[in-house]
Amino acid sequence: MAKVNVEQVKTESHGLFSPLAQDLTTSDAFLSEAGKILIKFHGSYEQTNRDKRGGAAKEFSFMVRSKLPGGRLTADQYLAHDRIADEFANGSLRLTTRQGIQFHGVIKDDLRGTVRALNHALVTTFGACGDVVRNVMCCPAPTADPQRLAVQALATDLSNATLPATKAYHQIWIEGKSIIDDEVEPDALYGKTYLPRKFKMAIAFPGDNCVDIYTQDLGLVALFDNANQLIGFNVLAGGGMGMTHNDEDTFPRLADVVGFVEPDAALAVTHAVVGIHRDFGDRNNRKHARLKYVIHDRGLAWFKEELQRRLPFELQAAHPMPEFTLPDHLGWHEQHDAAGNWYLGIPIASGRIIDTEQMQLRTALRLIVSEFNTPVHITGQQNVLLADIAPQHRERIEQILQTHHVLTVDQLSQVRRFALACVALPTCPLAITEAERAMPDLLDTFEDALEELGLLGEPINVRMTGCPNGCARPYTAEVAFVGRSLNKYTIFLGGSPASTRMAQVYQDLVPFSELVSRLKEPLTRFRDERQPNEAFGDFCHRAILTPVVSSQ
Ligand code: SRM
Ligand code: SF4
Repeated sequence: MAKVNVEQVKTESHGLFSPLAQDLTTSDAFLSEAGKILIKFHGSYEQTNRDKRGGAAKEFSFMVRSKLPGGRLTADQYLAHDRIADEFANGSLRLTTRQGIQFHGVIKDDLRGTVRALNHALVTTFGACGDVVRNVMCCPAPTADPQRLAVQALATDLSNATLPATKAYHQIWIEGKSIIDDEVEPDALYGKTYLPRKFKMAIAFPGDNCVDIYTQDLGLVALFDNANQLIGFNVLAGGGMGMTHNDEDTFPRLADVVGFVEPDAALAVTHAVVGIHRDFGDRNNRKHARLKYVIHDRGLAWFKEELQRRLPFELQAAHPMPEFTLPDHLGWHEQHDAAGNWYLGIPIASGRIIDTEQMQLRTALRLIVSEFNTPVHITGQQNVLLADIAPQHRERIEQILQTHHVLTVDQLSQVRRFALACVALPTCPLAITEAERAMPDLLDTFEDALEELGLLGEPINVRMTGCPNGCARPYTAEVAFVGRSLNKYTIFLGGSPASTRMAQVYQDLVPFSELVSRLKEPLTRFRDERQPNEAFGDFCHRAILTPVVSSQ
């Protein structure tokens, strides 16, 4: 089959409308090649069940992704997702590493029903995927501080301000239209060809890197003065994780700090940086099309100059920032509001909300959210924070969790607490190896090894992906396992516990069964040689990966 040119599909799509709208009217279980590209902009991917092998006919279904700026949902919105999981999908909700929710196993005939049900709950899927600005991340920790609430609301404002202007989404999913009858103006932000590739942005609070700010195309770090007033944002640009094995032109990259802007300049700087990606991103090679390559190839000085040229105000020098940590916000926390409310962070293994014989997680969450009307906030670590809990309801909530065998953070080892895994098999077409499904067993073995070495209390941050695209942001982890070839992984070590430094390759092509045993040596050396309070990632960076420079 001839490869479809994505730039041509976008140009000829009549504002992301055709041929997707027409494809949805056919009796086929799948879309045309162009339709498959366009549906991504609408928040969905066509997939096949990769567990079905041999001569079995392909089983087509769709992944549908909700775009939730800052990961925040009202109780009703969460319950709508819960209902959709049964009505249209495979009975599970999958929290993502960008604070979204995915459904898997939606058949083509149910796509409209799914999107409509989400829209009815005032949730969009538009721009959750595709060559546009994706879900805008922000630290989701519930707070009563008006300054911080305003920053969290900014994630929604920026998300709305960067939505494609086309009416196609409404026409296709709500009106059910399949005939083009009006002229489409080129999009003011995106033009006719949208961006050369996806664009990701996040807002962080000082010292809190729960959004992995250095891995974003654009990062805004909110800064406050001594009176706790927002004074503006440090601007970071050019981060990204994706790479391709054996292709040196592709690599993960940390964002550079490029300057500081005042609070009301967030939208202008977003439009300017998105504009640079739109105008200078590589439209001939999608593997080399992210903003990080524009900055790497043209240089940071060029980028700053180009950014300044597009801004109606002076880009100021970046302000000093407090050192980052990576709080996961799990457990009970006071919200410090007038009502004396609390929030509870519940760990969700790889973000999969599902009922099993051992743990009825989905039911427990549904019961709590229905009974107490708790807003649900999703973290970038694939966990949930239940907000606005009155002190007198804490006991009943703990009881519901216990009755349904839901593990709380105090019942998890540190390594399990911080672990992340991408979806991988059986739905991801790009997966080379397992990730989410293999993570529980891997963590069992990891915990045994740590216990043997007396290190079970160490908060080591482990991430696993089924391919080098990096959906669980492995390249900033202290330990990462990245799918390399059939059942084999590359081990990366040496990211910092706060996700502010790049990990490096430690060993390549390691069979799954040996992943933990290959770490015994660095772990033993860590136990014996570490400096006081040194984290495993920092130790590996200093002593395992970096050549020791002799002072003689
Ligand atoms: Fe991702 C592609 C899942 C966060 C980098 N990602 C995919 C696809 C859609 C596979 C595909 O293209 O057909 C995966 C769907 C699997 C499935 O069956 O559900 C997929 N990515 C995910 C999620 C669900 C992983 C998770 O376990 O949570 C995350 C959804 C986030 C969201 O709500 O929007 C997810 N993906 C990320 C991240 C992390 C982040 O954004 O913070 C990254 C690394 C950051 C970055 O973009 O640089 C990431 N995904 C990729 C890439 C590599 C892009 C590149 O620049 O090279 C691909 C491949 C592609 O786009 O061609 C990809
Ligand atoms: Fe799929 Fe690779 Fe992303 Fe995992 S990292 S979800 S295997 S694209």
